[in-house]
Amino acid sequence: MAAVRYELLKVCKQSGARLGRLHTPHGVIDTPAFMPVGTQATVKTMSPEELKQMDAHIILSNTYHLFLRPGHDIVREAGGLHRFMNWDRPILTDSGGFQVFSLSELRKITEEGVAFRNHLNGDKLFISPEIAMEIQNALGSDIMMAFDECPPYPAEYDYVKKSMERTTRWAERCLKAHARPNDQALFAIVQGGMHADLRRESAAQLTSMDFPGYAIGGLSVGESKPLMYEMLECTVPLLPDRKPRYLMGVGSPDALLEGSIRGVDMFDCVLPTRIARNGTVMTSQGRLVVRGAKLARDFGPLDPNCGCYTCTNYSRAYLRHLLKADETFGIRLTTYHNLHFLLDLMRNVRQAIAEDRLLDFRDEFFNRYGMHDN
Ligand code: PRF
Ligand code: ZN
Repeated sequence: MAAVRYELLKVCKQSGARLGRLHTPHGVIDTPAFMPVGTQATVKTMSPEELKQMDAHIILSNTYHLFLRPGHDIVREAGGLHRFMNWDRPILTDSGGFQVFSLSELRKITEEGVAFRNHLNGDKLFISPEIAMEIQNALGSDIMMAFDECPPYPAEYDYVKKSMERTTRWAERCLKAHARPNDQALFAIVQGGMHADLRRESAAQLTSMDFPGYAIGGLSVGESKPLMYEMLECTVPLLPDRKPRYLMGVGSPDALLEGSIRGVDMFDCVLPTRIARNGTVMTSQGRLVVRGAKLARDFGPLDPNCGCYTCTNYSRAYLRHLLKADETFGIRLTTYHNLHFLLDLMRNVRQAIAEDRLLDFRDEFFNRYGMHDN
């Protein structure tokens, strides 16, 4: 039995976007979907009940962080990540193949794996494809990610090619080492930098191995948005249409829309939760910096078009006061609103696909929100 099953419900006649359902051992995910990020086995400042209230179907967590602290043996002993953090809906875990490159120092990549220093205490550590599988099997996530290398941008063609080929060999090793294929799905990650031919080669190699889902990695690493969309356009059509596609680390409203239009089914990003903690919210009129002096006597909601808990009950003036006074309730409320905003955007995207009008919806959204966002 396969751990997940992707059900393609329909394709938008106007845009080509896909409406689907991903069935997992912990429930169904309506797609296209945005996944809030819970790096340390918690979506910062949000309780599982609040995440359910805003109707998050799935969250993402990180192999790298949970391996360093508290250690996957402790999470296994707790009964797995779902029990440990009291979240009974689906969880996807990233493999560590990206975080080890962005967070740790003195890392050394060999064919065997990556040696690095724990960024918390300096200890020498090592992650290989087999170890990444062992950790994710212990965490018990519904969807696990293959151990990959995300090359920096820009990078030499020859380096990106060698790195992409190694990522393919690592994916093969992950498939062999995966101990729980019946209740945990392992997704492969397409790499290849900003080179269309390498992306196509990566997709061809990985799809010949029959994974239950495919991610597009190595994007949103500093390239322009048009270049990212170009890379999506040359990668996505090579992926099997009966399996889910996941664009890693992308979550600005414009990229969620443009990615959905290009056939992506899943997204994750720290953007909504991270900017919420420095007092920036996304609204139907664009981004708003809540600390701004203009809001001192603004007793309206963050977004008049939002029905979330924050917008129903609190004013811009009050939120500005909480943030300026460094009250943690302030960042809980902005986090709640931003996550609700993106989950609501994806509900509207799915509705627009159902009604064959996603391009019209995108244009209407951009007219109000503004085109430029990260
Ligand atoms: N690989 C993995 N995780 C990721 C990425 C990747 O390339 C990205 C790229 N934006 C985000 N998260 N394993
Ligand atoms: Zn709101």
